[in-house]
Amino acid sequence: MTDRRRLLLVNGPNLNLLGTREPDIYGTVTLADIEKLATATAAEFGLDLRAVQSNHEGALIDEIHRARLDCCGVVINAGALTHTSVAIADALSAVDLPVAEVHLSNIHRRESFRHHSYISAVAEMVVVGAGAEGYAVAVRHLAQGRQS
Ligand code: CA2
Repeated sequence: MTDRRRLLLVNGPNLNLLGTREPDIYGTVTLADIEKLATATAAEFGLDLRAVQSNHEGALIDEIHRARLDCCGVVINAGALTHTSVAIADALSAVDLPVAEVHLSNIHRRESFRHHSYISAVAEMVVVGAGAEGYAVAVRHLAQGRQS
């Protein structure tokens, strides 16, 4: 088991706009609220957390690659790239770290194009439809796996 003490939290396209529109689907929570919750949850386990968000696929891939050097797990909500990006799934697979996938909404109750996730095949666990709390669940899962 790695002795690294940092998780990477990745949020993808448009998630920087959380709290400003579509509260019926995504709630009123902001990205800053989510990052604060994830950071506090990681701290309960003595872990640091690096939070990144980008609207650009390549920038997300660069951050995932960087995690190879100093992180022990990745929590990711890739936004709409979840349903399209083989490249992000490949990056997660390449860094060989435990991955927890999060979606604020229950993607399986929404349009059919949201039902498939390329990330799920490389994730240890997936949380959907739990809102912001899903990020805390994902952080806890990775932190507890690190201890065992
Ligand atoms: O439910 C999730 O967390 C999603 O990953 C959110 C993505 C969506 O494309 C996925 O299918 C499910 C979209 C994030 C868009 O965020 C917005 C924030 C504020 C206003 C509009 C969109």
